[in-house]
Amino acid sequence: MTAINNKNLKLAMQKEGRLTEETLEFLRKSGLEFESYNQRLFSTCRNFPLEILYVRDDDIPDYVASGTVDLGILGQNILSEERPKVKKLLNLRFGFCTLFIAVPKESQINNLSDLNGKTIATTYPNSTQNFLLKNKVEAKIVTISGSVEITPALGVADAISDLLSTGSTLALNDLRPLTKVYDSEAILIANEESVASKNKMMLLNNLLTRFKGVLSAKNYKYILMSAPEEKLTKIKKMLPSLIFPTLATISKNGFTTLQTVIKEDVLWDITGKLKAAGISQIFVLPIEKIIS
Ligand code: PRT
Ligand code: ZN
Repeated sequence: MTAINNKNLKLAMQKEGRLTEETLEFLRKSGLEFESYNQRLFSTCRNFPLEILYVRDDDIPDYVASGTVDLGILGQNILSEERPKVKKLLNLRFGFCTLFIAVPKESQINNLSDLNGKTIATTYPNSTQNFLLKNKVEAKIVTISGSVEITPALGVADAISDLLSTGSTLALNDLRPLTKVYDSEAILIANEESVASKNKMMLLNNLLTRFKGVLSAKNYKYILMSAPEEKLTKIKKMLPSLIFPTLATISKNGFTTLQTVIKEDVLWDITGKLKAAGISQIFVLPIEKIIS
């Protein structure tokens, strides 16, 4: 194992948990090459001056705020809860979840004001308290470090405030969602001095270009289709290409090949119209990166 090189940029990510796999995948898609095995403490990238430190997600805000590392990848929920002095740089489009207040299915609590005077168990006391204050609700908050979902059954709380992704945990514990506190996803944060540092700026910008390239590509698809010539103008108008002009290449037997890059959700919106205009097959290809 090589020692950490202090001239390199440093990024902290979750060692083992819900964000680990997708963070590693995201970094690799950004073209970073590094080894990663279970007992690792840190990795050094082979092709970029970056060290990756593997830590508990709760420690990432402090490491970034104190400058131990320049960058961190963690859930927005932790940032909202702890409010460390760091700069948020990017939303990373994975690790989606929602902080919800939930109550037992048979509970008499049916709206926010019913929470007045009640007890809410949570691992997110600050986020929950801010939400209650904004909504002028006065409830008692009990901070729990884990398994919040069992507290109503134990008689410890009337409601819980917890993260939810599939909703299975709520269902398994006979709970129902009452109200959303906020949505969350994985984000990239930076140390405030690192972003302002001339020495680090070039490396940081290079890394950000890579990250943004992967994120743009995730939303866009490269599409190819064969269009009947008499419908060409109409079909081209249906293709709202935002970042790449629609290219029409040599026609054959009355058909012209069209290629373009469009947002995937737009593609699903216009598929029916394209079919109606005589397109029989649409080839949809993934894009690895869009560098701009
Ligand atoms: O060991 P370490 O401290 O690093 O990890 P951890 O156990 O504190 O965190 P971990 O791995 O559970 O979560 C890391 C991050 O993943 C969180 O900070 C969120 O940003 C994100 N995330 C996404 C989630 C969920 N989805 C999620 N569903 N974090 C937690 N949950 C839990 C939730 O608390 C509840 O217990 O999953 C349960 C509900 O899930 P569903 O699918 O049943 O609704
Ligand atoms: Zn944690």
